Amino acid sequence: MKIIEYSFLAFFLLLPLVLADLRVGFYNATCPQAESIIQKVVQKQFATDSSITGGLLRMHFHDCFVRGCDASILIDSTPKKPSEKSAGPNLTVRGFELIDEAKKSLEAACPSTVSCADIITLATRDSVVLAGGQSYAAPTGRRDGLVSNPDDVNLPGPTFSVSEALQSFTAKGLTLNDMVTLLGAHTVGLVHCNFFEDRLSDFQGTGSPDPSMDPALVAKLSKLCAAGKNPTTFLDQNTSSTFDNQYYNQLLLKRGILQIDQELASDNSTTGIVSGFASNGVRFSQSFATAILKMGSLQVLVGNAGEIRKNCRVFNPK
Ligand code: HEM
Ligand SMILES: *[C@@H]1O[C@H](CO)[C@@H](O)[C@H](O)[C@H]1NC(C)=O
Ligand SMILES: *[C@@H]1O[C@H](CO)[C@@H](O)[C@H](O)[C@H]1NC(C)=O
Ligand SMILES: *[C@@H]1O[C@H](CO)[C@@H](O)[C@H](O)[C@H]1NC(C)=O
Ligand SMILES: CC(=O)N[C@H]1CO[C@H](CO)[C@@H](O)[C@@H]1O
Repeated sequence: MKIIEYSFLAFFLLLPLVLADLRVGFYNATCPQAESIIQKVVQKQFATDSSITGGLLRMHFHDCFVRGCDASILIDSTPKKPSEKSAGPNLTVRGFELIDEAKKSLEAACPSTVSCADIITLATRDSVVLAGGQSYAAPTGRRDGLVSNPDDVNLPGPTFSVSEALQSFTAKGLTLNDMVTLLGAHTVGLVHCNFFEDRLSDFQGTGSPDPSMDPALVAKLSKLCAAGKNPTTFLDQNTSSTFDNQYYNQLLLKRGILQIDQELASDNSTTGIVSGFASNGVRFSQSFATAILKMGSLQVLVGNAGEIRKNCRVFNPK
């Protein structure tokens, strides 16, 4: 009787730490330094380039939305065998060198133990915290996938409507609230002109800029984009490298950069979520931690599935 009670108790106490067979501290016994090794690499990079937070968050999203969080995004294309990196939306994913550096240190400390998929997850978490976001315990134990195919890359695009974008999130088991929360990652990072230029002059064939963009921002971005070869600007025009709720405040000021960002403020299914986060930064931070843990557990490989890659850019030789 006692044993049964205790195991019930243990089950409910441990439940929050376990997501889809992942466990907080999965490497406690096999590589106790794993999380601190990754954190050091991220700290070093962040000190010289705080924009790495944007790179890693987007990498984590693109990894998890294509075949689950299995590091399929890290595989290099070869002339004979193109990988996910050869698909259109990959083009500007960045941060691969940081993952390589972490992997190198981890292989030296504990060979063939820590997966590349977990490195992306933990490095993303650490970079969010350095940018001012809330910390959270990230369950680990993901294994690396054996497939990386450009034809699998089917991500939502910046001109999608809210309901179109929602379809790709619900297909992964994520909710409307998760989607609006995760798009809050656009509080950091960079965006190239080609993703929003259509809003600046002849929006949807009207001959005018997108009326949902602040005319002062239209003027600023038109000047920027005309001046270079597909230059970048910040997704959050106020606090561009701080992980905070200013993204949502900018949307309320008609200063969202991507069409999908700005639509979140006007679509009647999401406008309430946007104003809620805009007025409560703590609630956004907490919701983000929950939502990104959910995203990080999508279709993960665990147990003996997949492999632990030795080099994150190539599958292990057979
Ligand atoms: C409907 C869903 C989404 C769409 C259409 C979308 C679209 C885009 C586009 C077009 C860019 C610009 C890329 C560039 O110019 O290099 C971008 C950047 C970015 N996205 Fe998203 N995104 C979505 C969801 C997400 C989610 C869920 C996350 C993470 C949780 C995320 C994180 C980022 C970050 C951090 C950047 C900046 C990248 C950098 O600094 O290099 N996005 N996104
Ligand atoms: C690893 O250690 C941490 C901190 O002591 C603990 O919270 C966690 O449950 C441990 N995880 C495993 C799988 O042993
Ligand atoms: C920019 O962000 C700061 C810090 O959160 C805030 O106090 C300020 O009101 C924001 N400014 C604009 C123009 O949104
Ligand atoms: C949004 O608007 C449509 C019609 O314009 C209405 O049918 C729907 O109930 C509204 N949804 C919410 C959440 O207000
Ligand atoms: C980072 C990376 O590998 N990007 C690739 C994305 O795909 C294009 C082809 O569509 C390649 O040229 C890029 O190198």
